[in-house]
Amino acid sequence: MSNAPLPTAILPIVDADWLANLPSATRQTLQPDAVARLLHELAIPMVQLRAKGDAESARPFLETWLKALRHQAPDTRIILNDRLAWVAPLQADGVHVGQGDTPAATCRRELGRHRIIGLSTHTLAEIRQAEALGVDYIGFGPIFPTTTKRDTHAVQGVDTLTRMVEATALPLVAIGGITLENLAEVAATGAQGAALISALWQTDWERRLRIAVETWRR
Ligand code: 3NM
Repeated sequence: MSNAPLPTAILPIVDADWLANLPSATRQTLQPDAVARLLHELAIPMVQLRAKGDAESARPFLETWLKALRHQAPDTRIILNDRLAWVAPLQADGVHVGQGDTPAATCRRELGRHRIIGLSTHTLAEIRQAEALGVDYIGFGPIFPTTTKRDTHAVQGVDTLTRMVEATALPLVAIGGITLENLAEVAATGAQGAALISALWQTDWERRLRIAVETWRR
């Protein structure tokens, strides 16, 4: 599966903490089946499920979203943030790890060649390590200021993003503070993808997803 090249696209991240902190009226519109149907309609190739909290609440969250996505968006690949141990039992397509999470080499050993491994990077040295580790794609960020993740590195900016895209052959997914307004600027760097949390999951999430996809394709 990981042998198929990843198409260039936006990468929606369904984040349990972000959803939990939405006003309940908004959260109720974010039904997994409805979201998954729109991801399918928009031909979103890959989505990440992120549940950083305790295992007892993370597991049902991930199971619910996986089930909806498998039924409604069968062509969308599903990556779990961290949670290496659940990738095979939940039949996810891969795992995304940060520098402090399970080492990418361990992920590859456990998951084999046919599942996708993504690794967060923040410097050229980390990108070079990622290349040596044989991951399938890298995250790079934060490109802009973000409040969604608290312990982020310094803001990288679009010029640094452009240099990193040019410096590596690995598919690079930009992340951090990406909005509908700055998305075109990110696309223009030649990045393989752009990951979004807060810019998508708001009351008008359907409109936001459509605009993000259109902006990226333009
Ligand atoms: N990782 P938003 S920034 C999960 O820089 C995450 O590695 C980052 O959320 C990194 O799209 C980030 O709302 C948060 O800014 C992205």
